[in-house]
Amino acid sequence: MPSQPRFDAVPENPFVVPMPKGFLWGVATSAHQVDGNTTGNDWARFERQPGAIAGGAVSGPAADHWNRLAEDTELIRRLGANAHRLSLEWSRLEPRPDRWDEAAWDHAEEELSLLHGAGIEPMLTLLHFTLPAWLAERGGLTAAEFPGRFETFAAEAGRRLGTRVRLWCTVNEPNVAMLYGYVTGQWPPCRRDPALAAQAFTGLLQGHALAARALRREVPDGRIGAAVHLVQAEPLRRWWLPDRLAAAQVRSGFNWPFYDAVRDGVIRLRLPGFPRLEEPLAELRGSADFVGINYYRRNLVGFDPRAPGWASLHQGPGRLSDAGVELHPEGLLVLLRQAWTRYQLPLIVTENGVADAGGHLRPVYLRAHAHALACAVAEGIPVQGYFHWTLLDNFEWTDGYALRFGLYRVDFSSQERIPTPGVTEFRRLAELLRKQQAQS
Ligand code: IFM
Repeated sequence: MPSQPRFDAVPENPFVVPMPKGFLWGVATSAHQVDGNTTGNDWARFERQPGAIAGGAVSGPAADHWNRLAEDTELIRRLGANAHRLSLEWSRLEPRPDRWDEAAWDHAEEELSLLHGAGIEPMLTLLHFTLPAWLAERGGLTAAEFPGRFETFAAEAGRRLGTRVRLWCTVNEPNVAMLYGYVTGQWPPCRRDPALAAQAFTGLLQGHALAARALRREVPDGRIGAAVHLVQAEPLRRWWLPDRLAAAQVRSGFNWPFYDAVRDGVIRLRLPGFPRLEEPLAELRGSADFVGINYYRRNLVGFDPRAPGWASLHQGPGRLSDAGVELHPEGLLVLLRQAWTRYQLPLIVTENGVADAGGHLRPVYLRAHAHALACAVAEGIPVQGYFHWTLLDNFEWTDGYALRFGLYRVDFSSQERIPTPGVTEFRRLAELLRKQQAQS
């Protein structure tokens, strides 16, 4: 049985057991963060407000991926990746209510056929934080029309792109969208209102359920999931009951509510200071074929009645990323175990990455997290894929361009892509996987 993954003891070949057949080894991106000139969404408007984004940045041309599809697909191919998670930018495809932009759909088809041509399987996310500005103005996630609008968008995407896409991710990090958009108010629509937060959470789950139903109809062989952001929450002081309760609350209030609702067919929320939700929604049952896990961090959680959910987050003693986040690969294994026990659904790590401008932490980070995947597989947990965040340096939301998560560094004045040491390691791991799969 392999040991626990640790930064100070990562085997050169982290795939210490055979990984499942067809294991996905890819990179993830999102449209607003890389495409450039996605001006019709809520974020583009928000970014223009003074002080909204670090350094006064706006997404602007971002990594100009929109105009560099062939070049960037070639970068993915050279990584040895067999999969790529990307997102659709809703505001481009439906710039006005009920009006589809044919050229934007053609562009999505072009990107997908380039990926297929390079032997790379796409996973397509329908909603990665940004909303069309027209929908945001009408209430966004909390609008009564949101779930139905999202269903229509999903159906259109399935109908047009379903022959090219088997893997679908309805929403990205619904728990983060709710927290930052409606609890802390750092992200659009910048509200700090528990009642609205609960409404947004409900809207996201209803939207997911209806989108999944539409995709099932349009893409009968599709596999559907959502990507939730999971934090490995541990008590700051193990000996102090309030900290233990606060950590348990982060797990139950942040990590699990989305997929618990999918499992139970009931939208539930039980958080101090928030309205209690208990709403049956039959369509949620069976609306996911896999659990998408975005893993970045462990947090030590202290009881703090002034903090949202009465929990304040602290870093552990390990190495920190440029974002001040502790690197803790053990946490991925812990969360894979918990998600499998809870849902008994196949798991896909839909994001995992590190802000590392120097690029020297990334190789060991990759290896250690790959080892966590193999340790989980050794325990019989069906982990079916891993997507590294991210291909290229990008627009990192309110951090603007200050944090660099890319395997390829981007010089944002020339748009040159410069490989970091992570590229060599990602490719080496891809090759190890390829050989392993060829032997099995
Ligand atoms: O850049 C984000 C991504 O959009 C969602 N998950 C976390 C990433 C890194 O912060």
